Amino acid sequence: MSLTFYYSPRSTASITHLVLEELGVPYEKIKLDIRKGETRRPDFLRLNPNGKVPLLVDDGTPIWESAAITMYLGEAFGAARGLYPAPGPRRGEAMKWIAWSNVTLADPVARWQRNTTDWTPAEQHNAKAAEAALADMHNCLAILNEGLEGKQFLTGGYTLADTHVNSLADWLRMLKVDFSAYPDLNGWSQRCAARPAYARVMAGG
Ligand SMILES: N[C@@H](CCC(=O)N[C@@H](CS)C(=O)NCC(=O)O)C(=O)O
Repeated sequence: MSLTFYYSPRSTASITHLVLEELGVPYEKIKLDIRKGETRRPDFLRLNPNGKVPLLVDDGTPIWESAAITMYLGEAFGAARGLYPAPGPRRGEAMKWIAWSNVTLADPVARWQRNTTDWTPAEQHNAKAAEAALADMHNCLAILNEGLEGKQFLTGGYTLADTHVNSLADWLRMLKVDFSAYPDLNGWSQRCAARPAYARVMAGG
Protein backbone atom coordinates (compact mmCIF):
# COMPACT_ATOMS: atom_id res chain seq x y z
CA MET A 1 0.00 0.00 0.00
CA SER A 2 1.27 3.46 -0.88
CA LEU A 3 -0.92 6.51 -0.23
CA THR A 4 -0.12 9.95 -1.65
CA PHE A 5 -2.28 12.84 -0.51
CA TYR A 6 -2.40 16.05 -2.55
CA TYR A 7 -3.73 18.96 -0.55
CA SER A 8 -3.87 22.65 0.02
CA PRO A 9 -4.22 24.08 3.54
CA ARG A 10 -7.65 25.47 4.54
CA SER A 11 -9.49 23.76 1.69
CA THR A 12 -11.79 20.78 1.18
CA ALA A 13 -8.62 18.70 1.49
CA SER A 14 -8.75 19.30 5.27
CA ILE A 15 -11.48 16.64 5.41
CA THR A 16 -9.14 14.01 3.96
CA HIS A 17 -6.25 15.24 6.09
CA LEU A 18 -8.38 14.68 9.23
CA VAL A 19 -9.50 11.26 7.99
CA LEU A 20 -5.90 10.14 7.32
CA GLU A 21 -4.74 11.38 10.73
CA GLU A 22 -7.64 9.59 12.46
CA LEU A 23 -6.67 6.36 10.74
CA GLY A 24 -2.97 6.71 11.54
CA VAL A 25 -1.97 5.09 8.24
CA PRO A 26 1.33 6.13 6.63
CA TYR A 27 0.97 8.55 3.73
CA GLU A 28 2.98 11.04 1.72
CA LYS A 29 1.72 14.63 1.62
CA ILE A 30 2.10 16.86 -1.43
CA LYS A 31 1.15 20.50 -0.91
CA LEU A 32 -0.24 22.52 -3.81
CA ASP A 33 -0.77 26.28 -3.93
CA ILE A 34 -4.20 26.89 -5.49
CA ARG A 35 -3.57 30.62 -5.91
CA LYS A 36 -0.40 29.89 -7.89
CA GLY A 37 -2.43 27.59 -10.20
CA GLU A 38 -0.64 24.43 -9.05
CA THR A 39 -3.91 22.42 -9.18
CA ARG A 40 -4.13 23.29 -12.89
CA ARG A 41 -0.67 22.03 -13.85
CA PRO A 42 -0.74 19.34 -16.57
CA ASP A 43 0.95 16.74 -14.32
CA PHE A 44 -1.75 17.23 -11.67
CA LEU A 45 -4.60 17.36 -14.22
CA ARG A 46 -3.47 13.96 -15.49
CA LEU A 47 -4.27 12.60 -12.01
CA ASN A 48 -7.37 14.73 -11.35
CA PRO A 49 -8.84 16.31 -14.50
CA ASN A 50 -11.06 18.47 -12.23
CA GLY A 51 -7.96 20.32 -11.02
CA LYS A 52 -9.06 20.14 -7.39
CA VAL A 53 -7.84 18.90 -4.04
CA PRO A 54 -8.16 16.59 -2.19
CA LEU A 55 -6.67 13.89 -4.37
CA LEU A 56 -5.54 10.55 -3.00
CA VAL A 57 -3.40 8.22 -5.06
CA ASP A 58 -3.40 4.65 -3.77
CA ASP A 59 -0.80 2.42 -5.40
CA GLY A 60 -1.00 4.53 -8.57
CA THR A 61 -4.83 4.76 -8.69
CA PRO A 62 -6.12 8.33 -8.38
CA ILE A 63 -9.23 8.78 -6.22
CA TRP A 64 -10.86 12.21 -6.18
CA GLU A 65 -13.95 13.69 -4.46
CA SER A 66 -13.61 13.98 -0.69
CA ALA A 67 -16.77 11.92 0.00
CA ALA A 68 -15.49 9.03 -2.12
CA ILE A 69 -12.08 9.26 -0.43
CA THR A 70 -13.59 9.16 3.08
CA MET A 71 -15.75 6.14 2.23
CA TYR A 72 -12.86 4.40 0.45
CA LEU A 73 -10.47 4.90 3.37
CA GLY A 74 -13.21 3.96 5.83
CA GLU A 75 -13.77 0.67 4.07
CA ALA A 76 -10.06 -0.03 3.49
CA PHE A 77 -8.72 0.91 6.94
CA GLY A 78 -11.43 2.37 9.16
CA ALA A 79 -13.62 -0.66 9.80
CA ALA A 80 -10.70 -2.68 11.23
CA ARG A 81 -9.83 0.26 13.52
CA GLY A 82 -13.41 0.78 14.78
CA LEU A 83 -13.61 4.09 12.90
CA TYR A 84 -16.06 3.05 10.18
CA PRO A 85 -19.05 0.71 10.47
CA ALA A 86 -18.90 -2.82 9.08
CA PRO A 87 -21.08 -3.47 5.98
CA GLY A 88 -24.74 -3.15 6.98
CA PRO A 89 -27.28 -0.47 7.94
CA ARG A 90 -24.89 1.48 10.18
CA ARG A 91 -22.45 1.79 7.30
CA GLY A 92 -25.38 2.96 5.19
CA GLU A 93 -26.07 5.68 7.77
CA ALA A 94 -22.42 6.78 7.76
CA MET A 95 -22.48 6.95 3.94
CA LYS A 96 -25.76 8.88 4.07
CA TRP A 97 -24.27 11.65 6.20
CA ILE A 98 -21.04 11.83 4.20
CA ALA A 99 -22.88 12.08 0.86
CA TRP A 100 -25.50 14.45 2.29
CA SER A 101 -22.88 16.86 3.59
CA ASN A 102 -21.04 17.03 0.25
CA VAL A 103 -24.15 17.27 -1.91
CA THR A 104 -27.14 18.68 -0.02
CA LEU A 105 -25.38 20.83 2.59
CA ALA A 106 -22.46 22.00 0.44
CA ASP A 107 -24.76 23.27 -2.33
CA PRO A 108 -26.38 26.18 -0.42
CA VAL A 109 -23.06 26.93 1.29
CA ALA A 110 -21.38 27.31 -2.10
CA ARG A 111 -24.26 29.48 -3.36
CA TRP A 112 -24.07 31.66 -0.25
CA GLN A 113 -20.30 31.97 -0.51
CA ARG A 114 -20.54 32.90 -4.20
CA ASN A 115 -23.03 35.65 -3.48
CA THR A 116 -21.50 37.18 -0.35
CA THR A 117 -17.73 36.73 -0.17
CA ASP A 118 -14.78 38.25 -2.01
CA TRP A 119 -14.11 34.88 -3.66
CA THR A 120 -16.46 36.23 -6.33
CA PRO A 121 -16.33 39.82 -7.70
CA ALA A 122 -18.88 42.02 -5.89
CA GLU A 123 -20.69 42.89 -9.15
CA GLN A 124 -21.62 39.20 -9.47
CA HIS A 125 -23.23 39.08 -5.99
CA ASN A 126 -27.01 38.70 -5.88
CA ALA A 127 -28.71 39.57 -2.58
CA LYS A 128 -31.85 37.50 -3.26
CA ALA A 129 -29.78 34.44 -4.21
CA ALA A 130 -27.71 34.90 -1.02
CA GLU A 131 -30.87 35.10 1.09
CA ALA A 132 -32.31 31.92 -0.46
CA ALA A 133 -28.98 30.11 0.00
CA LEU A 134 -28.81 31.12 3.67
CA ALA A 135 -32.34 29.81 4.29
CA ASP A 136 -31.49 26.49 2.57
CA MET A 137 -28.27 26.26 4.57
CA HIS A 138 -30.08 26.78 7.88
CA ASN A 139 -32.63 24.14 6.88
CA CYS A 140 -29.72 21.71 6.44
CA LEU A 141 -28.19 22.72 9.77
CA ALA A 142 -31.55 22.09 11.47
CA ILE A 143 -31.63 18.61 9.86
CA LEU A 144 -28.12 17.89 11.15
CA ASN A 145 -28.99 19.23 14.61
CA GLU A 146 -32.07 16.98 14.73
CA GLY A 147 -30.03 14.00 13.49
CA LEU A 148 -27.73 14.50 16.49
CA GLU A 149 -30.45 14.90 19.10
CA GLY A 150 -29.80 12.59 22.06
CA LYS A 151 -26.67 11.16 20.40
CA GLN A 152 -22.95 11.45 21.04
CA PHE A 153 -22.09 10.95 17.37
CA LEU A 154 -23.88 10.54 14.03
CA THR A 155 -24.17 6.75 13.95
CA GLY A 156 -23.43 5.72 17.56
CA GLY A 157 -19.70 5.72 18.37
CA TYR A 158 -17.27 8.12 16.66
CA THR A 159 -16.68 7.29 12.99
CA LEU A 160 -15.13 8.92 9.94
CA ALA A 161 -18.64 10.21 9.11
CA ASP A 162 -18.25 12.51 12.14
CA THR A 163 -14.74 13.51 11.00
CA HIS A 164 -16.07 14.33 7.54
CA VAL A 165 -19.27 16.20 8.41
CA ASN A 166 -17.67 18.16 11.25
CA SER A 167 -14.95 19.36 8.90
CA LEU A 168 -17.69 20.82 6.69
CA ALA A 169 -19.28 22.42 9.77
CA ASP A 170 -15.87 24.05 10.40
CA TRP A 171 -16.02 25.55 6.91
CA LEU A 172 -19.36 27.17 7.80
CA ARG A 173 -17.95 28.52 11.06
CA MET A 174 -15.06 29.98 9.10
CA LEU A 175 -17.68 31.74 6.97
CA LYS A 176 -19.17 33.11 10.23
CA VAL A 177 -22.49 31.25 9.93
CA ASP A 178 -24.41 31.60 13.20
CA PHE A 179 -24.65 28.20 14.95
CA SER A 180 -26.34 29.49 18.12
CA ALA A 181 -29.70 27.84 17.29
CA TYR A 182 -28.15 24.34 17.12
CA PRO A 183 -27.17 23.08 20.60
CA ASP A 184 -26.87 19.41 19.63
CA LEU A 185 -24.71 20.28 16.63
CA ASN A 186 -22.50 22.52 18.79
CA GLY A 187 -22.03 19.86 21.49
CA TRP A 188 -21.18 17.22 18.86
CA SER A 189 -18.73 19.56 17.13
CA GLN A 190 -16.92 20.11 20.43
CA ARG A 191 -16.66 16.34 20.94
CA CYS A 192 -15.24 15.96 17.41
CA ALA A 193 -12.76 18.79 18.00
CA ALA A 194 -11.52 17.06 21.18
CA ARG A 195 -10.01 14.22 19.08
CA PRO A 196 -6.18 14.20 19.11
CA ALA A 197 -6.15 13.89 15.30
CA TYR A 198 -8.16 17.11 15.06
CA ALA A 199 -5.66 18.97 17.24
CA ARG A 200 -2.76 17.64 15.12
CA VAL A 201 -4.30 18.81 11.84
CA MET A 202 -5.28 22.21 13.24
CA ALA A 203 -1.72 22.65 14.49
CA GLY A 204 -0.57 22.11 10.90
CA GLY A 205 0.59 18.51 11.38
N1 LIG B 1 -16.39 18.20 -4.55
C1 LIG B 1 -14.96 18.30 -4.36
C2 LIG B 1 -14.61 19.77 -4.14
C3 LIG B 1 -13.11 20.01 -4.13
C4 LIG B 1 -12.79 21.49 -4.26
O1 LIG B 1 -13.64 22.32 -4.60
N2 LIG B 1 -11.53 21.83 -3.99
C5 LIG B 1 -11.08 23.21 -4.15
C6 LIG B 1 -10.51 23.71 -2.82
S1 LIG B 1 -11.73 23.89 -1.57
C7 LIG B 1 -9.93 23.25 -5.15
O2 LIG B 1 -9.10 22.39 -5.16
N3 LIG B 1 -9.89 24.28 -6.00
C8 LIG B 1 -8.78 24.46 -6.87
C9 LIG B 1 -9.17 24.99 -8.21
O3 LIG B 1 -10.38 25.10 -8.50
O4 LIG B 1 -8.24 25.28 -8.97
C10 LIG B 1 -14.56 17.44 -3.16
O5 LIG B 1 -15.34 17.30 -2.23
O6 LIG B 1 -13.44 16.88 -3.19
